[in-house]
This record gives sequence, C-alpha cells and structure tokens, in this order.
Amino acid sequence: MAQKKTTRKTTAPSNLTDRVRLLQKRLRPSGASALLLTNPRDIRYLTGFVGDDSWALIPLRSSKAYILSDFRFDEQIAKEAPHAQAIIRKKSLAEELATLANRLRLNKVALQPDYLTLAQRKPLAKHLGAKRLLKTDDGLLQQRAVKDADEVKAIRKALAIQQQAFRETCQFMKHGQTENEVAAYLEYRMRALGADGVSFPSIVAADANGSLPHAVPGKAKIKAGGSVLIDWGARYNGYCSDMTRVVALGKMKPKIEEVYQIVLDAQMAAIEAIEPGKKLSEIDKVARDVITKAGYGDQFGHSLGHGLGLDIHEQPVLSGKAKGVLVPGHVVTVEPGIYLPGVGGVRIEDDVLVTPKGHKVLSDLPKSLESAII
Ligand SMILES: [Mn+2]
Repeated sequence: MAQKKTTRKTTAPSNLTDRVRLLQKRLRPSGASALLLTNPRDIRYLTGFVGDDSWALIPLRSSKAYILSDFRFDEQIAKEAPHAQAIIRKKSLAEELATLANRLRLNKVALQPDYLTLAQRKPLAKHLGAKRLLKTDDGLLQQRAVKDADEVKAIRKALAIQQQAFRETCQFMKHGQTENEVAAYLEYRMRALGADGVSFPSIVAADANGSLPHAVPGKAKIKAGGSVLIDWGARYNGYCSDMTRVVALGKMKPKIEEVYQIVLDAQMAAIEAIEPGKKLSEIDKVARDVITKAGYGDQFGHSLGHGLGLDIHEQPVLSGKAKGVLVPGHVVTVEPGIYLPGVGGVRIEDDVLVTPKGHKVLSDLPKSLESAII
C-alpha cells in the first residue's frame, strides 16, 4: 500500500533564503565556516522555527540550516522550518553539535557572544575544541533592523489589531474603573482579535501615574475629567507593534492640554523629518528642540524612539547618542513625552516605516487634541 503523503501547511516566512544568504555573505571574510545561533529570535528570523531550548547551525557554504532540538519540537520544526534539517538530540546539545560539525568538516564555528553563557560555552570547548570556537559579530542586529516585506506585513497586522482593540477599549472605559480593568480588557481584545499576545505588558496610567514613563497598571481609578496614558502593543506572527495615546474622559485638565499640544507638535515634526540618509540623532533633536523651546526639555528624559520587530526594542535607536543613519526598511517608533510629577504625563507614539523616498506612518489612530477627549 502506498503511503499516504501528508501535506503540512508551513508557516515559514517566504524570505528565509534571502536572509540566510545575506548573513553568509557577510560572515565569509571572518574565517568562520558556520554560525551557531543561540538567540531564539535569530533562530526564528533565519529558520522560521519558533520553539525554545534549541540551537541552530548555519554553515556558510551550504543552503541547509540545522536545528538541534529535542523530541518535543520534532513536529513543530517540520511545520515551521521546512528548509532546515532537524537533529533531534539524544545527547547534550554540545555533543550533538560536535558530531554535526565533524560530519560537515567545519573548521571554525562562530558563536553569538551576547547569547551564549559561560556555562554553555564550556562543554562546547570540551567537545568541539576551544580553538574551533570563534567570537565574531554576526551583524544580525543591523540586518534585522531592515525589514523585508513579510516583516512589514506582520507589523501592519499587529497594528491593525492593537488599534481595533484600542477603539473598543475607549468605548468600554468608564469613570471608576481601575487601570487594571482597562488593561485587562485591552489585552483580552487584542488576543481575541488574533494577536499572538501582547508585545509588552500594557501601561494604563491614570492622571498623576502618567508621569512615570514605565508605570505599571494597578488599583488607581480612571476618573471623569482625568487623563489616562495608554502604551500598548500587539504581537502578530512574532512581530511587535507599539503605540501610546493619552485620552481624557469628558474633558482634559488645562495643564495636560497644554503639554499634549507640545508633544503632538514635537512628534509630528520628528515624523516629518524621517527619510533615508538622515542621522538618527537628528530625528531625536527635531522633537527635543520643539519640547525644549516650549520650556519642557527637562521633562523629556528618554530617547525619541526605537526600532521594533521580533523584539520590542531593536535597532536603530532614535537618540542623541545614536550613530548612523536611517535606511529604507527601518521601522521605528516616534514617541516624545512630557512628564510632570504629581500632575501627569503625555506621550504620543506611532510606528513609522522608512521608505526609499521618505516615510510611511503605519499606525493611524487619531491623535489631535479634540480626538483625545472621549
Ligand atoms: Mn515604544
């Protein structure tokens, strides 16, 4: 009897080969014959495999990637990473890697120093030989900063989900609810609308709590005539989105209204300045100048924004200290803020794609002062 062939639906991104080729090309001059991936995010980026407790080996002169994993992930690897060969380990990861490296005649194996502990390196040195281990910069942070079409699509979808959940949450919010209740509803809606989950724990900060840039939602109540700062994000297909809005129930306090308009002006000016070739530090300065000129420079104590992707904070960073320039494919948050202890805070955040000619704002929830009164 002929064996029935089961066709498995793969979830692998379509650009995997391009991503691997780019990495191989960059690493060849380093003298490495392969790169050992120990960062789960990089493993996902280059193979499609989402599980943990696994390593991946990318030889530099072959199109095949290897995933060293265990029984739990056998089926998952076939589905998520059809281009990779799974090695379901019977011994330790280090021993299996040594066997594989010998079989493939790999001379030098490059490691990811930021994602390998000393405890993990020791058995590697023992089984593979310390001389075969190479410390190198794999350049993946820079590579991952430039998003391909698949990635932009996933971020757009994450944004669509988080924005719909926010609109529903604005309908739901009422005087007397706690920050926690609002956060729970918002996160529930994102999940129900198809998100993998949140991209980070949501911030819902009522009134004076809004002056803490990383406030944790608690028992404080939202009140009519008060303001609420909400910083939230969805994850879709592994990709994060990230936005912040400030809304007021019924009316906004004059002080909050004043700084709201300043933050909005700063944010829009910075977004307008985004185009390929512009210095990262210059974009930060555009927003900072607006806020400083209005007299609140000291109340804007963080950098303007950050890249986002499989991680919520990625390259590039929009800060005064950042080196480098924007290139097409960068996706960055633009999120200036003014924080007034005891009074409250305003931060407005959107996600922006750098295009060949300029930029495209991927998020589109209203943000005018009028729209902030709900
Ligand atoms: Mn952010």
